[in-house]
Amino acid sequence: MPNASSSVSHPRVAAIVGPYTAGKTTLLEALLFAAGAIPRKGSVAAGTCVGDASAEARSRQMTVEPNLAHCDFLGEPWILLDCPGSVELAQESFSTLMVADLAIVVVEPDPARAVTLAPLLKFLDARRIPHLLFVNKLDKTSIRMRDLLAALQQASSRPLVLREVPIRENDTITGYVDLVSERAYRYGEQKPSDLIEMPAEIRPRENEARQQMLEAIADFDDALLEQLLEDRSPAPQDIYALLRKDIANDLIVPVFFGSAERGNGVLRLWKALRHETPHHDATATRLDVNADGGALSATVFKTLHQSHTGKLSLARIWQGSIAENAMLGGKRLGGLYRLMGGHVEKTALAAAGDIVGLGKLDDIATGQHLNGDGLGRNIADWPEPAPPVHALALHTTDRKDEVKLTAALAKLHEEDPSLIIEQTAGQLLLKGQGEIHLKLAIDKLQQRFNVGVHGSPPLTAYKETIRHGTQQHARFKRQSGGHGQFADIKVEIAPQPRGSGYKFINRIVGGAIPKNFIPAVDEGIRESLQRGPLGFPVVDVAVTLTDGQYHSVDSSDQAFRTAGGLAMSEGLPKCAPVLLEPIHAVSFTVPNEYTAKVHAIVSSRRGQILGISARDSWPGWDQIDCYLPEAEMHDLAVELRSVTLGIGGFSTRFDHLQELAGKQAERVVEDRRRALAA
Ligand SMILES: Nc1nc2c(ncn2[C@@H]2O[C@H](COP(=O)(O)OP(=O)(O)OP(=O)(O)O)[C@@H](O)[C@H]2O)c(=O)[nH]1
Ligand SMILES: [Mg+2]
Repeated sequence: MPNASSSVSHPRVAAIVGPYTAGKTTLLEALLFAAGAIPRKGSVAAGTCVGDASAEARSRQMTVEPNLAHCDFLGEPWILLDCPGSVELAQESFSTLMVADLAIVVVEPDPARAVTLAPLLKFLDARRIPHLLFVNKLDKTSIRMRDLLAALQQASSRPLVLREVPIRENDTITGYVDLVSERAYRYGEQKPSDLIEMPAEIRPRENEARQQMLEAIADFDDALLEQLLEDRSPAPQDIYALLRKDIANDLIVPVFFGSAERGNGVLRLWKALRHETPHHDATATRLDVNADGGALSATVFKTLHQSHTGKLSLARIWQGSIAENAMLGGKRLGGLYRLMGGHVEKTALAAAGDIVGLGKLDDIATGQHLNGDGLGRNIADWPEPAPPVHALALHTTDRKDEVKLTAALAKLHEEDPSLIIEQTAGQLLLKGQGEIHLKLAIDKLQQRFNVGVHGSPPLTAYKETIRHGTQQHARFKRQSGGHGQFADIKVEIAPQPRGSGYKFINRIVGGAIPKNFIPAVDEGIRESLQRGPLGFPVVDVAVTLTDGQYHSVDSSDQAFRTAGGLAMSEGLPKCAPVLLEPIHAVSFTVPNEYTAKVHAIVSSRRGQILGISARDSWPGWDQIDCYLPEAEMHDLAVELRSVTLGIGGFSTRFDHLQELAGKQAERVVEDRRRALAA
């Protein structure tokens, strides 16, 4: 039963999450249709779903950002949030889950894919977010539910508890028996199920599954345990009450099933949501967000930049209400909006429980909390964006667009903090979670922000150094017009240990070169080291200035700078220059059935395995540490995902530079020569 705080004006929020293509957007459509909120069901393929509202989502037939739908079910208000399933867009789902009262985890009926749930279930369990599982697509499988459950259980740290058992006819699932009410139903096509007499042959299975459900609940309730030991049957309302309590505390995870496409099991799911979803005040307590004591408490979980509203901060209100002309933090709100799929419309007032768009809160970011003063504080434990695993160098088609690009990128980062922008060595890098993630960002830059831009694989940050030293004499002398230019230096060039960079040593004695010219020599050398004989920055060299000459009139800083450069361009080629390539320390995490595949990927990319160990607190997962050349890492995320059902991950950091010789080095130097000549 809804508790006292659930007056009709306080919606509850359920987030629909789960792996890519499990059927989340189709399930949202089915839930809305079953609740009477839409007159007919749209389809993902036809681009007519409430969920996949944006152009980017429709063209890919996949959800690319959370979509929100309001509806009423049996007189109570709800907000359903359809989240993207792609691991590359996980940040969007994780942020949305932070403000949900409950998560519906949609699952494929395939034991082989159960492992893909692990990261999501870990996230939910770590934050104790109440959730249930909905096994979808039962119209096209005859899977044994207990086999699937056993596989799914591997991915969950909480006990998964079947709430219904399937009824089969000729290998298709045609209905179910509810394990609390012990009633049997036959599925209808796009209509509610019919109550039927329980088929006699299902009895033993029903008894067994019901017993397992009761035992799972009894693990958290002594009175029920006693009842079971005495062989007494508990009353349905007692079971419902215990289930509600255990789900709210994320102690158990009930499992439902059906077919979103056919609308089977959808009403059953609605009833479970209605009975078992906690209310906003319970969620606020779980998140500890009402502690500030102000009249208002709200959390921003998503930031959008839209052409007609400007910046829009999507917030869940926990306490108090927000009016369209409210003052927040001394500033008037730039509009209050209600969202439904792709539609945004103005609204006058929003109360606790609701999710609204707050207009033009320039200083507020995703993950911040608003109190009575409207000031933001960061919510503890807000999900950190995963470190980037894929990068592209961005190029504008028109140079004039560069300023526009920078502004648009800042907005994209605000919308999605897992998109990272980095300016390094003359390249503008866009980094993120994979190919789809970055391609989506480029589409948005082109279509929403009107910036002509394309991406290319980033250049590898090669360096070069020398194998032995030399002595070099450089003289710069020019007579033109009035007074000329003159500088003469003698230097010793010597290799240094890896990682020591560049060192300048002045050993001039007796004023062969006046002191004030010496920094100019150093500068000239530094400049010249930006591009060595192979075309790359030179590192790990020491240059000692040993002697020189000057002219009292013709010498200048400029002349000594030039002489410094000359000494390098003439001296370095004699020192056996050698290419250095950046090597990264990479740490893969995959279910251990994929460890051998990672091994193969590392070998094929000139990598070196450093160690394989069991991943800390992830049973069944391995961590594989290795060195990999940066040049071999561009599409690493793409290959790793393709061989690990999309869930293998890795983190990477630059570790050291390593000599590269032979054919590979020749090719790199040749490519560089051509690029510089172009
Ligand atoms: N047979 C069958 N197909 C389904 C069912 N539900 C969804 N599908 C199909 O599965 C595909 C993916 O469905 P979506 O609803 O887009 O899945 P999603 O989980 O929202 O996918 P992402 O947003 O990309 O993560 C579509 O082709 C659907 O028609 C179902 O119950 N039965
Ligand atoms: Mg979807």
